[in-house]
Amino acid sequence: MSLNYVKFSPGFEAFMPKEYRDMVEHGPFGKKTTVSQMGSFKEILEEHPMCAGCAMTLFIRLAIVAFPNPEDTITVGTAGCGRLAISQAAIPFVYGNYGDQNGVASGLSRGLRIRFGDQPKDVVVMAGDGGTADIGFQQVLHSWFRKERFTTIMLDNEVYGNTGGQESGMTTRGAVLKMAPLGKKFEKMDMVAMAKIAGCAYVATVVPNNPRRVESCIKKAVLIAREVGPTYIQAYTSCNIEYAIPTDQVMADAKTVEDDRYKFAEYVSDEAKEYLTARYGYKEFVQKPAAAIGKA
Ligand SMILES: Cc1ncc(C[n+]2csc(CCOP(=O)(O)OP(=O)(O)O)c2C)c(N)n1
Ligand code: SF4
Repeated sequence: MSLNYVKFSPGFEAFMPKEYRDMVEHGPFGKKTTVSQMGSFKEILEEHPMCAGCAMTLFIRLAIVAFPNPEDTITVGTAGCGRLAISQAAIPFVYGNYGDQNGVASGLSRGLRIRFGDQPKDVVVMAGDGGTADIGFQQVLHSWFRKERFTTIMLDNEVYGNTGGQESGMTTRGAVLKMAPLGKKFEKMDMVAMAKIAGCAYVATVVPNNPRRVESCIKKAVLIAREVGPTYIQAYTSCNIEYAIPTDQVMADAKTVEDDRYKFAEYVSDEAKEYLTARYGYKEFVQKPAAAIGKA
């Protein structure tokens, strides 16, 4: 994982498949690409077997475009719909048993630090709500308590999508699903509050219909995890199949849910604010002088 792994071995260029050559020549490796440039470069994730209209796929696509150094990034996933797309991306993907993604990422992140020292190698976990808040809950929480420096992204479609519609801890109370026909009896888990209590340095909730916002959250989360501490993003990524959302209504649903109960919120610890400002030139956390605040 470095720029070298996407370069051609001398003499092999002419024999490589066109897709591969396009990736080397027009991909985002070693360049600064943004979501607003999508369509003008070859993306790391282009083809996938997810359902048509799946919001999770859009979110994963945006997240991968937003990685600050894709050539130095490893994704970690687990059973669930998301891994079907993430595993098609042209960056390394580690897949373990269902729910062990944060344990795997802990070891990977530590090992990469020993092997590569100060050279940043980013580890990003992307897993469903079942994998994160139910089956992997203990490993997720303990990785945060141990202050493991990697990013955890929950692809929250509020259901076990890949296995046909069981309720998860993140399903909202009362929701009726194919395999929860009487309606869920308990509240949606507050993983955002738990992430803060467990010591995450950055926590955000986001929906995929604002690409620039997704990009901003992902970049901050990955950069902060390099040196400050664990970071957590919870993304509403509806399952149009299990919630019977018509494909042309998926983005409208995301907007409605965002306005109603999934508002954008961002928590950045003071240490993380100072780090982003000093190390990466972020201006948004710089205190404005009192006079300037008065004029605004
Ligand atoms: C140890 C183990 N138990 C159960 C399964 C079956 N399984 C595969 S995906 C899945 C549910 C995935 O739900 P979620 O994590 O919410 O992801 P989604 O598919 O909704 O994106 C289950 C139970 C498995 N693969 N491994
Ligand atoms: S089952 Fe749901 S979450 Fe899974 S790919 Fe289809 S729409 Fe997406």
